[in-house]
Amino acid sequence: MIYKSGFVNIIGFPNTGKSTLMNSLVGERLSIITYKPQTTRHRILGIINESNFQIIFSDTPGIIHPVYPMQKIMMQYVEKSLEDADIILLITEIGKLEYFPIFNEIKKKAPIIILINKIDKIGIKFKENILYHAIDYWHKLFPNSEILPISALKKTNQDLLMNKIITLLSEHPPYYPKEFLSNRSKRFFVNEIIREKIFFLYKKEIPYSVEINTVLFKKEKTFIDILSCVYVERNSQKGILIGKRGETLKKLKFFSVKSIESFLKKKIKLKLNVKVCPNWRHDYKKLKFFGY
Ligand SMILES: Nc1nc2c(ncn2[C@@H]2O[C@H](COP(=O)(O)OP(=O)(O)OP(=O)(O)O)[C@@H](O)[C@H]2O)c(=O)[nH]1
Ligand SMILES: [Mg+2]
Repeated sequence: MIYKSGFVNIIGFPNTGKSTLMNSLVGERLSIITYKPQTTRHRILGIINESNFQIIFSDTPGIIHPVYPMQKIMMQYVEKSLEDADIILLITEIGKLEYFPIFNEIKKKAPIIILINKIDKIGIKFKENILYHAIDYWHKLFPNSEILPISALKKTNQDLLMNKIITLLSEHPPYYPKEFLSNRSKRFFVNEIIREKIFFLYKKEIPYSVEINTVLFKKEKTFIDILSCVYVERNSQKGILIGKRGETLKKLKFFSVKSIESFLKKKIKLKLNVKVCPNWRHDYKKLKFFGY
């Protein structure tokens, strides 16, 4: 029997559904998903194993013109994932016909499948017309690539996509042990889940100014004891995060505990410490401390 394995890297603009797609393909909630752009900040692997193949998906940050150091590092992750891809899934959103200079780079790398995502959003009446324009647009930019309309949310055409990926993969032994689901630690996922809740609970700049560092992750008999530090950039943001009489922080803890327990399938005790780390997004040393 032929065994296939390879790196399938998902790239695209912010908010197009990269993380939704990877989670759906892997069947686990590995990457956090929010309705706001620039949610994903790291490259996160999601691995699926079958008897005859192993696919290593990579979720990546959305492609942007980077301004400050954190965004510059985020774009390095995207560039790196162009380098080591066996297949690139370029995910776009229906109704958004965009162009970025990076497309010229992408063309030189690996086989590309263009995914037109969120097709569930358009009504039947307009579907054909909008799809026709989208396919025409992407075909002109990537004449040698396959184009597939999908809905990552509703799993539309997911089987077709998987078949295309498996066909394109080369014969290769597995890159990772079969029990590996991701390259990330449990602490990383705890950090990310808390960050996801922050996106939903706080407005404007707050979610973008926050970073989490889980400093304690200790397995006790009946629960896991977790201490996570929530870093903000300024003192004023600390006040917002905690809220009047600590009300907002309580909410953050409540929603985080629910999600972390469902991810770890274990009971947890969570303590959140809010700290200030001035301008961490602009400081390479601090970014390194946070795992960038
Ligand atoms: N209607 C619809 N919404 C979708 C679909 N896929 C993703 N979304 C929504 O689009 C938003 C962004 O999804 P994400 O998966 O976080 O997008 P992303 O590309 O990873 O975003 P960044 O990490 O910020 O670059 C969320 O609100 C998703 O629920 C889809 O197929 N249909
Ligand atoms: Mg994402």
